[in-house]
Amino acid sequence: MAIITHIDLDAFFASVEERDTPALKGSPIVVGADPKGGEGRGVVSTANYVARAYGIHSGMPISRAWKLSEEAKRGGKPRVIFVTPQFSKYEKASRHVLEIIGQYAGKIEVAGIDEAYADLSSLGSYKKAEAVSRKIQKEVSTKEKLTVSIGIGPNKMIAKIASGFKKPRGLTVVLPENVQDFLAPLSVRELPGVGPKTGEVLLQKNIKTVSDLWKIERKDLVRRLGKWGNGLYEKARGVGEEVLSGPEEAKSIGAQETFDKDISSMRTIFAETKRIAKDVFDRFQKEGFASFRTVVLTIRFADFETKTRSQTSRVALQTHRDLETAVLHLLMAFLDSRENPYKKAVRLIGVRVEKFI
Ligand code: TTP
Ligand code: MG
Repeated sequence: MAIITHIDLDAFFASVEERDTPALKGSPIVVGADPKGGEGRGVVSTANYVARAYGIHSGMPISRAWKLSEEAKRGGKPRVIFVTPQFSKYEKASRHVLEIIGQYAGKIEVAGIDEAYADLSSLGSYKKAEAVSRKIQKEVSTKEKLTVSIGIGPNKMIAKIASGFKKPRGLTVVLPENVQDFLAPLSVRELPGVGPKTGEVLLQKNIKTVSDLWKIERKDLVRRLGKWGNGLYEKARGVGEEVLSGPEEAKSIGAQETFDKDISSMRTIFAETKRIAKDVFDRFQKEGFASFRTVVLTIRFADFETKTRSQTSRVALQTHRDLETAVLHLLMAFLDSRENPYKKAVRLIGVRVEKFI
């Protein structure tokens, strides 16, 4: 019997900032791009829970967060404190938390800078897994002065949904016999892979919750959604991965930048892409990895249309040159007249490497 936990730090970047600058405690905090008095063009990385009560969330334009802050101020509430991200601090905190988890779990899979899965199957019971999870929460809190939410379940998907079920500082246990009851009332959007698009398709058939989804036959889902309908059918019934993948396949390092002004000159687009790739390569190297196999390039055009292309190499890529070549190759495709027929200017460029060794 598999017992998988998913551990996710609460309001991660903001919590680190709050911890390191006690004067921020209790204030609404947004970590992200410079708001420039409402003219800033980047996005919110994250907001602490006080700022979330203002309606601010990850990925929101920073200018919108600024407006919400000003509105709150007019309503007599404190203004948001905007903080520039300091990734090295988050990477360090992330490492420390992983070390703590590693002491308790045989196998862990790092799923992002603030989340990891741990396999606690060898403990043999959910009771013991729960006790260990509480220890992890306590140790992260005393040693790292951060809080985590944890979900425990029979596979990765259930564990991940469970960790987000009660936040912050939540601990949610979903026993195998309770999986269906747990999923039934949840929004279909909680299922991994159901984004705004699929959500909209389902809503048109009046499917809002997972139990609504149970009423649709497998072949109908496949007809509506293609191959992905099959996966969705299984997910709605609680089926997920029970085995963690090796850490070398799970990690990724990336950087993206929204420019102060949209850029349209080829030369600038190339130069900026190279600069971001260099930044990613430096971090990749600093973290002590030897090679990567996947390179991902994201371009957001001035009208917010966003395109992502990736390339996975069969051989290991190792050098700065390897990354630059791969990234520029991907970039060429974007600038192709079929991909960008109206020669739209570029608002954001992102570069990511994955599949490390
Ligand atoms: P999340 O775990 O999605 O968010 P969170 O930890 O801030 O909040 P929660 O309590 O809901 O878990 O992401 C982890 C960190 O990754 C987050 O602190 C900042 C960063 N991040 C971004 O930079 N941009 C994004 O769009 C998201 C979603 C996260
Ligand atoms: Mg988090």
